[in-house]
Amino acid sequence: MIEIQPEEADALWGAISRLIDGRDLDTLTPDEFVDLALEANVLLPAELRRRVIEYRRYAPEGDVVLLRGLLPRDVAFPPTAEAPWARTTGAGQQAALLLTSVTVMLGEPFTYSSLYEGRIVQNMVPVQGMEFTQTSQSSTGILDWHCEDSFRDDRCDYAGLICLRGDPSAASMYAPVNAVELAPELVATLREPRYNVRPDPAHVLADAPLRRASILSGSDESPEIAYDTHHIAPDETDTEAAHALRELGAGLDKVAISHVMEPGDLLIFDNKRVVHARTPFAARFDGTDRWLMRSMICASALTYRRWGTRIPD
Ligand SMILES: O=C(O)CCC(=O)C(=O)O
Ligand SMILES: [Fe+2]
Repeated sequence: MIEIQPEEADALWGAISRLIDGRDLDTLTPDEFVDLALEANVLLPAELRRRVIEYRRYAPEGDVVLLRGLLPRDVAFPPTAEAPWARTTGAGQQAALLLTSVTVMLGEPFTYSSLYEGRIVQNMVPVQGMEFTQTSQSSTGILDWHCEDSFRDDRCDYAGLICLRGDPSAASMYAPVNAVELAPELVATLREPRYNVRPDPAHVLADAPLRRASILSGSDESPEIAYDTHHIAPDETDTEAAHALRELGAGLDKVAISHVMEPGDLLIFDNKRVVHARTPFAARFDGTDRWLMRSMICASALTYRRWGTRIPD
């Protein structure tokens, strides 16, 4: 955990506010927005910057890192955004820039054009009528174990979530794959490309690609994972692969770490090594609901250059 002091948070918020200087950040292109986040980055407390770089290099405390106390105590946010792609104003825009000023240290903030209208920072908010979907818009229903965008090879390396408004019932759940204990024959099965991966419904795609992939990859000491409870399945006849997948799900449950996000918390996780979920909560849809913002990061300069854009298709 990396904690900043209330005086530091106040000073940071003031400095970012002066940098914004009354501008409507929604008029910026995604590239201009990230350029401004780079300018804001140097305003962060030096120790926080050092620790985030240390996380990127060595992740000494594990593949999830929590930054606490980033927002001033008395900040007044507009009503909770009504959709992941909804535009916000004032302090809402400033929080998005603050989030990106941190995530920009890990690589290139990006998103996909098919996801939430291609917004570079997305609201993770409950949406009426979507209570039981397997997307961030759910609330009454659990958002089950998944990695962001497991259906893509070029899925984000990290995601950062900042909390503007919390909800005591909504716990963010994390399971580092290297902590999961599985019999070697199950691991061997999960390392074979015996699984079909579909996009999750947060994506709007004309013809949804079906990816054939393994669940686990990488070295034995440092395994990587692509997992999504509802969007990954083996062929119907492959009962061995189905069994391995069920055992993996049970293994994730066993090593789950739970954290209820509070305002000013910024949580970063390694999307190749950590699976995440969110517990159910009751939404009111009255502007006071839970509100997180998300920034996805491509840590590979090479991948980013290949895309040639911050919002690839
Ligand atoms: O709301 C959260 O805590 C996480 C949301 C999420 O994981 C997602 O939208 O993919
Ligand atoms: Fe997610």
